[in-house]
Amino acid sequence: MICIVISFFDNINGPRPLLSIPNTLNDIDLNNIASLIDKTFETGFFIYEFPEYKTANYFFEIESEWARGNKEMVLLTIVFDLNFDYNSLDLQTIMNDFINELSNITNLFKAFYIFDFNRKKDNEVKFYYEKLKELIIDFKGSLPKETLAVNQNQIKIFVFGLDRAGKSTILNRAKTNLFVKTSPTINLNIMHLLFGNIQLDCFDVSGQKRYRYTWRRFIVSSQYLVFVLDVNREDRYEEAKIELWKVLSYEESKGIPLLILINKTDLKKKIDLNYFINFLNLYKIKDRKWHIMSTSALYNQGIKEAFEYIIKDLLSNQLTMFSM
Ligand SMILES: Nc1nc2c(ncn2[C@@H]2O[C@H](COP(=O)(O)OP(=O)(O)OP(=O)(O)O)[C@@H](O)[C@H]2O)c(=O)[nH]1
Ligand SMILES: [Mg+2]
Repeated sequence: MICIVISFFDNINGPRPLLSIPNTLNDIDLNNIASLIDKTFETGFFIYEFPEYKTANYFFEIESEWARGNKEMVLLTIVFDLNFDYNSLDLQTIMNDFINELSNITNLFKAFYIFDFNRKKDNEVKFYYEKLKELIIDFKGSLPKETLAVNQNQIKIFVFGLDRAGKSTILNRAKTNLFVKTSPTINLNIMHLLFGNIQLDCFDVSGQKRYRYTWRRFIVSSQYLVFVLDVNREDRYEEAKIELWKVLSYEESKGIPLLILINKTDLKKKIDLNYFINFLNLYKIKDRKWHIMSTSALYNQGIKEAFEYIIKDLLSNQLTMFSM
């Protein structure tokens, strides 16, 4: 999949793209996609093929207090590579379900006024625009794997570590820039983070003992492993080390690079990363690249840097692959 585009019918300018996730197409392509609104008169699903890519579209309406006729006319488009075979998927149902979800959100129509000179300063307009963006990111992340077959912009990350290490808090911080109070994760939570054009699908597993046996099956096809350790729980260092090495020994994890995050640094005066390199026997890792960093999700330290590091590392690998 190349991207997902939302377009709408602007009363003054006609069909217009509102947002694209990720932002991979140029303005001409985006306008061409938006103009598909003119090709249809009825709400519903349709396929359209451009010379360079294919699109699956759903034209629908959203109740709106601000629009003429009290409705925004909206087009949801999934853009695929030309070699994508959509016959195997029930895209119509998938898109329809998502649109039903959108239609149930009161005031979502305000998102469509982000370009409106008179309204764009309205905080609610910004709020609903951001909300819509989040929903599209989540929708993209929830699409069946087949749709992602040739997507270099989507990266799966496996985040593990003991319970209460701070995995979910770190991911929430990275996603919203806020310190979010978490509940213990049950089984698995998938968090979609967007950095520029790159989407990270973070598989945030539960660290509780009774769920650890499930980790193995979530590792498959990950491109990065992130291990989180609570620096304040010295009594659990040994347990953490055992779990880390268990994952490193799995066939499924072979060769996948590892980032270790020593978290909750706000609770310690001094952090010596060398201590953890030695304690965790990191120098014994020979079958993959590894790196260690410290973070505080509470103070928002090191979080952005950690994800930037992962992306940079993966991109530099891609570049070396291309130049080979
Ligand atoms: N002081 C401090 N507390 C943190 C930090 N990160 C997380 N916490 C707290 O640690 C507790 C556990 O955080 P979670 O993110 O739920 O931990 P988790 O690793 O996802 O745990 P499970 O889902 O049970 O595996 C919560 O009370 C967080 O608020 C941090 O950087 N500093
Ligand atoms: Mg959690």
